[in-house]
Amino acid sequence: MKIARGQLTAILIAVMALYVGAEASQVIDNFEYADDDALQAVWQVRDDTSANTAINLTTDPCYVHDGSKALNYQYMCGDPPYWTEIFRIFDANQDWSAYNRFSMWVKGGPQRYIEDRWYQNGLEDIYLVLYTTKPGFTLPITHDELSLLGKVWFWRGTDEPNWTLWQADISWGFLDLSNVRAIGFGMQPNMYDFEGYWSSCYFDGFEVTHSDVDPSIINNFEQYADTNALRADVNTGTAPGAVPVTISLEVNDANVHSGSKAIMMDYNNTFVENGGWSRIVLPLPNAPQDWYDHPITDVRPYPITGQQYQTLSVWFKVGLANGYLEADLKDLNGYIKFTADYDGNNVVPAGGWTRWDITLPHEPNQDDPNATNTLASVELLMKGGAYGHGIVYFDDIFVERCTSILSQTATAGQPFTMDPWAGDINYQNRGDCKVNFTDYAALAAQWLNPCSDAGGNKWCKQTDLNEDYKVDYSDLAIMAHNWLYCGLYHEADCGF
Ligand SMILES: [Ca+2]
Ligand SMILES: [Ca+2]
Ligand SMILES: [Ca+2]
Ligand SMILES: [Ca+2]
Repeated sequence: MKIARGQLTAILIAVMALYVGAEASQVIDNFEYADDDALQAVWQVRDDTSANTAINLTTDPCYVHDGSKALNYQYMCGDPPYWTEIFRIFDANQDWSAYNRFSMWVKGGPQRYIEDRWYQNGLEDIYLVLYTTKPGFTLPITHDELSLLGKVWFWRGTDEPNWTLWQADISWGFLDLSNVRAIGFGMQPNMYDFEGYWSSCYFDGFEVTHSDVDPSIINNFEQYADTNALRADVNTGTAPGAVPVTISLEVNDANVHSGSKAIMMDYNNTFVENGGWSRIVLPLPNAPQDWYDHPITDVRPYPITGQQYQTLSVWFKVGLANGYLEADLKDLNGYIKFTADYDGNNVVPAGGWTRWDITLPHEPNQDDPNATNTLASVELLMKGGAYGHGIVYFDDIFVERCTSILSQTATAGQPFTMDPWAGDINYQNRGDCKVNFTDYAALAAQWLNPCSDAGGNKWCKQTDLNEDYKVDYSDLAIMAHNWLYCGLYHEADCGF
């Protein structure tokens, strides 16, 4: 009997361990409220004086991601204060310290025909904020009783036509996640808005999760148990009649850029008459993805907002040189949307690990009849050269962009400041998306100088952060608020 009880205990422990292991995510809100009143009793509009925000539930299956309901967030950022936010205060402190991602599913509302033309929704930035209870309060009820936690994350996706997953990395920049009392999210204009016209955006499936993968990573090969698992996910291709390309999971440290795994591509482009190329196909997570920064136009097809990734980066190492490297972006239908060559038609020499930063297009090809929001894979090709046998390793393929560095002068109950770059003086063709000693040195070089609002001395080379015609402690204070902030998407690029 004792033995049986012991076995039962062992089984229970095993089951509990499984349960804990499966608890890598926690649903925060999936908007399955009974009705709009129930929703609005939980989610409050932060600025209730501007009448620029309205929320209700939708049951339209096109606009529901999970369950039977989703949030319809209607907003108008075209007039002061130019931002809108809703927030939810939890009944008790939430301990999210085991999680590092906040996930939201987002889908833009339908385009509307107003007067004589089609209007898209506004191109706002969605932002996410976490709050804790302000000191001195125990049961916060209003926004004034909340205190902002660390960082504000921005994401551009208010007009995505497909359900799109936004995963904000809450492990970096946010302060103590053990006492989260409220979450807020809202909209700020990105570059354009339709003054006086409302936009709508749908939200569903809010979760906190734990993931070991940086959301900027397309593939770092750490997730594959072995070569078979790699081959089940990564496809290959060659010119007709060519020797097939072979891929395998590489675990030799010398051939791994980061982590403990990389991919080895062993190819033989012997068949010159067939073009002599070999490729590997890396699927994009949560495809289709939209990477473009779409232009403003009222010509069909109507523009939509993309993720504005600035670069696609590929780490590679050539073991046996015999070809040149090309990267392609392909859509769901297999059409090439973008292509880039590394160093032209030159054989990439054997050598150490090299980072290739590929500048991405800001606009889709207007002649392209296919939708531009359906990217499905990154493909890496070895071609040409001496048309012979080669070996190349790839690791850490990721996208990068600079997201806003919001001024931390934002306080609960007050509107956010509208200078998202405060302190990153070398931003905009000069900037690096970080606030560090480079910026401090630039400010120090202009210390106490008088500034003008035009000409060569405009705002003292951007160091007059509050634009009051002088560089002094006020500007230093703004920089100090953002000290060591990094707005880069790829965490490894945030080393100071
Ligand atoms: Ca739902
Ligand atoms: Ca790796
Ligand atoms: Ca900087
Ligand atoms: Ca100033």
